[in-house]
Amino acid sequence: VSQVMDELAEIFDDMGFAVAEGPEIEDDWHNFTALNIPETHPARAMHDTFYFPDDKAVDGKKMLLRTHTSPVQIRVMQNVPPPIYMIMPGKVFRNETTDATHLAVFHQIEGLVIDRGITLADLAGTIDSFTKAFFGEGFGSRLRPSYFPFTEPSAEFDIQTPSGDWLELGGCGMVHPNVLRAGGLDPEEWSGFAFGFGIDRM
Ligand code: 2U9
Repeated sequence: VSQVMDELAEIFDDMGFAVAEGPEIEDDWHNFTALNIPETHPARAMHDTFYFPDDKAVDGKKMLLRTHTSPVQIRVMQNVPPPIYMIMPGKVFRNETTDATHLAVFHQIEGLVIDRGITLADLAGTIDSFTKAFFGEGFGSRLRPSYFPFTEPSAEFDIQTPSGDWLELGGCGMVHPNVLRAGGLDPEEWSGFAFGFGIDRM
């Protein structure tokens, strides 16, 4: 895992992205609320998320093991003035029974770009450049419409092998205006994209 992370960090470094890290123990505001994930969303349920007992709450915020590295991006938006070109690699935790396609502890890498005038074309070009740099010049990529609460529009991104097969790699989209506001940014001034994928099975 750490070897793949190093290789990913080097590729994104070449594309102008710095690395940001954050806590594995998070509060529910940074992990869910700031990401436009409603109180009633199934991902918040105890059968999906590892929560600490209520007596471990900090300033009234429930504590949990982060379910994605996205809370790091909220912390970056709050603390780093844009433009932001960063990746967030790290360990994440899901309350799942382990099987061939699920791990309770796995690694993700997410990327965040915030700048003036960023569009979906910048996202598609970044995904395609990454695909060719990591998998090889003979690989291609595509975006397929999808839904995430924190991005609008949202897409899955697939890579195409030289023999023509398509494989889903991760998700992405334009950062939702509510999420920009949660990070302290004015959506009229700044726009951006984000993407994420798991790496343990790569
Ligand atoms: C902020 C705004 C937007 C990051 C994104 C995905 C889509 C996604 C999964 C792929 C497989 C996680 O490892 S996995 O389970 N990720 O599909 N991630 S958009 O979007 C963000 C993140 C942070 C502030």
